[in-house]
Amino acid sequence: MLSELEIGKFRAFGYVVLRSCLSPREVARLQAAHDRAIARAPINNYFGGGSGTRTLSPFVEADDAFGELIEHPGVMEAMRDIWGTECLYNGGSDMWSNLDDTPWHSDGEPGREELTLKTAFYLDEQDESQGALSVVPGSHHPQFCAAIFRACGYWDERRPRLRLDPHDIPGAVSLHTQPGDVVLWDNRLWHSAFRRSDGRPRRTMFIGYTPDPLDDLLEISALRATVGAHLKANHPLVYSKEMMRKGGQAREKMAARLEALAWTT
Ligand SMILES: O=C(O)CCC(=O)C(=O)O
Repeated sequence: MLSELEIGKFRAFGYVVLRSCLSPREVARLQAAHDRAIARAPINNYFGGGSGTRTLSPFVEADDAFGELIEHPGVMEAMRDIWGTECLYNGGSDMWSNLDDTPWHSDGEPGREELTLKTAFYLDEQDESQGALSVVPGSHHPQFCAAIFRACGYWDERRPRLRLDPHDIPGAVSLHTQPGDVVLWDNRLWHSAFRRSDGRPRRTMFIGYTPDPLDDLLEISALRATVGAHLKANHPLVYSKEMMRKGGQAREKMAARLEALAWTT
């Protein structure tokens, strides 16, 4: 359970590190599954190309170990502590073997009001010189997020970026994590992650959530738009039939709630 202070920090600063949220056994299973799945994943030139970065998106269907992350009890509990309501998997999931620098960016249009959350699972220890996630605390607040972009930003093919020295961003903090820690953050935060100095790939996995919009019609519309943006012709369902067959009660409940919201007018 998160403390009152951790919940307050999340609301003020936009992130929390759930230390040792996964057991060593869960980590070992995920590392093996990641190695198997990423070997078959395509090269992704998202950051410029040539480095050999690979991505699989969505990835949660590729192995039962990944599917189980969606409703991991430790993650679900932390989100419930923060929002006082259940959070729903919104269909966004991506897995990387990343050999590139991930430049400073905020996910989506800077200044957007809609809230989405991301969980990050890092399969190796990461610190400032070895690929750690960096964030500008508090930059998830829409006005702060937009102010940073207005003052120091530019569009790179509609992706928001910063013109500043990436290693000297005012107020940035680097999040030192061990395998088993989970970083939960508000996607609107300005964040970056640089390649490891030891030359190894950053083995990473990200899953997207939205707090249950309850009966707020505007938030229901926003959730539908988020889910819709993650579906593709070759991936038409948030949960495949196979995932539903294998999932337990928690998955059943989240999927049923998402389906009910799809039909709310
Ligand atoms: O690779 C990382 O740690 C950061 C990932 C990221 O920037 C994102 O998911 O938007």
